[in-house]
Amino acid sequence: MSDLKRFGVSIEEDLLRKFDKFIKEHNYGNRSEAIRDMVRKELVNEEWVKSEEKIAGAIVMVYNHHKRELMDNLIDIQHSYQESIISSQHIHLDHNRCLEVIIVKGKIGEVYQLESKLKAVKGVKHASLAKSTLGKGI
Ligand code: NI
Repeated sequence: MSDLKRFGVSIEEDLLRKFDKFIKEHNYGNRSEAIRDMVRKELVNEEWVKSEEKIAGAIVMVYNHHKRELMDNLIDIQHSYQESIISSQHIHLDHNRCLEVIIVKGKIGEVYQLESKLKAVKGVKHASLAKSTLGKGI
């Protein structure tokens, strides 16, 4: 391992409390260990985003369809990524909430971009990409 360096971090009390709870639940020995792991994870993600490789997978999301302009935004985003989207299914969970599953196939970077754009739409409570493979190399 290369030399360890120290640096200071400023963080809101509330966020730190949540972080400490997370550390405990995930059995990290201390905050530094958890932060190092998170940084590595983000760096790996960054590599994926730049990759030209193709994947297949599904984006699952839950949103409140009453939120203003939400449906328009989601549809606009999906139209700009129609080359990566194979199909989608919409399920009405209850009066307010919807579950949508978007089946994707395409360049990893594009699929990630699609996921992060959908996630950022106001009213989207959760969006997560389940990564699979086209299966050619396995
Ligand atoms: Ni619905």
